[in-house]
Amino acid sequence: MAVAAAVAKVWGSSRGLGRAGLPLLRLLGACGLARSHPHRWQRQQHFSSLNDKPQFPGASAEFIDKLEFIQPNVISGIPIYRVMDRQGQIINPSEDPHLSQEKVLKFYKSMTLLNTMDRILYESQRQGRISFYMTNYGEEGTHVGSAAALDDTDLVFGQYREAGVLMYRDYPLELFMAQCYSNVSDLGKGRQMPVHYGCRERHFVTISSPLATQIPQAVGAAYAAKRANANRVVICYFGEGAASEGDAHAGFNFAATLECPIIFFCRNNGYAISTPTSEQYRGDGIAARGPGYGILSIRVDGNDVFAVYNATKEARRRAVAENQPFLIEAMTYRIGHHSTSDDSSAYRSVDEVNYWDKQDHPISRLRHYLQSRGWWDDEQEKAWRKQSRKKVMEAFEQAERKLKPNPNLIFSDVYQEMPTQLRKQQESLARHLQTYGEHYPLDHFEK
Ligand SMILES: Cc1ncc(C[n+]2csc(CCOP(=O)(O)OP(=O)(O)O)c2C)c(N)n1
Ligand SMILES: [Mg+2]
Repeated sequence: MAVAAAVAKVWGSSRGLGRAGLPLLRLLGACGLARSHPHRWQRQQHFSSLNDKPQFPGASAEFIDKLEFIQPNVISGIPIYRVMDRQGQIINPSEDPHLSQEKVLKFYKSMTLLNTMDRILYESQRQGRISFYMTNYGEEGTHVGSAAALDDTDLVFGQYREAGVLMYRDYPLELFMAQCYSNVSDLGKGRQMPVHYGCRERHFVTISSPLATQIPQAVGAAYAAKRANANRVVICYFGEGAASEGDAHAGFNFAATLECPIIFFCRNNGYAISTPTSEQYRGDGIAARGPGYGILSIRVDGNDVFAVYNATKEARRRAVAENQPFLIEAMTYRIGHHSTSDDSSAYRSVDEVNYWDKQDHPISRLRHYLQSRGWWDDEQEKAWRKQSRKKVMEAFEQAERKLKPNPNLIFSDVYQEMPTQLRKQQESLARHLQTYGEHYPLDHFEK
């Protein structure tokens, strides 16, 4: 299959590391994994004093007699897999995923609805109606292309800028709004900052703010899925900035050594708040790290929803069939400010942002594709814009009218039995509100 061939061009252990990674995996297997993988014991090395080959358990390599450092760019210029050009034309017909009109329209509607929701919620924050917001502008293709390639029950661990994954899973606008407004309908009972969505029904693990903590957690979940023979993959999203955290290393290495069915999906959007990628790393991005861990890796054009779809679909198929991790680095661009607490004009030019907004945008690329097929026209665009805005506004107005959850709920759901310290704080809050309640807008909260 053509897609398979493209993804087979990945930079994995067998190509990047040569045979060097295998004995390391064997060693780690012998140190603790051997019980679950008894066959590894059988791959014993053959020792012979007559043999001048290296016998070190940590590497499988040849001796050399010339002093030579390995160049850091031994893996550099990793190519970017794409299916569509910037005008929405399929470049190589054998890579066309041949998706139905209905499916591609779902891509387009999810991406544009996300865009509309972002606009309304961003404005809400500017008007002081919600405390905080993060937009997804420019990265819609990475969310929708990957979400569409998964099964609905595959478990998602997100960072915070992947609302499109939930949108593709038909998470209702009312619940997005309820979370951002921390109202009584919020599944998290108002205990998280806006955009920290979570939904058990949609297999989307609640977002947590500390960067990269989701990475080792996701690997644990994937290991559990493997042990349960669940036929399920875990996908773990993170930004290229989060990939600099120690937790990313721990997660990658555990996933490789424990052979877990996980897709590490890195959104490389050029920035970690104000720090550009040029100041974040010296290697070739995040995909170049995969071979170091023995992980099959690929770099894709994240603004090409079909490229993201193909790569994720193939990674999913193989992760489940072969019990091994995959790393996808989706190159994209964060068009919005980092969050409502940021003003990106302080560290990047308007020209730079305009380029991505006007000339290389995932939504306009998909629209070109749809129009060239006769699946979408200006009339439909106009009607959909109106309809989607109406949907978002209705959900927004409904969310604003609802009460906030009872403040007492901040103490529940963490411990099965509330510890004394927490109970004391709860009592203290009750006393405080009894005495000074008139200074708080308690009528906005559920009793
Ligand atoms: C452990 C930790 N350190 C710092 C922060 C502050 N912080 C929040 S987002 C962010 C940048 C992350 O950039 P990236 O992973 O590239 O994601 P992006 O925002 O670009 O989507 C930082 C430094 C944090 N939340 N957690
Ligand atoms: Mg980033």
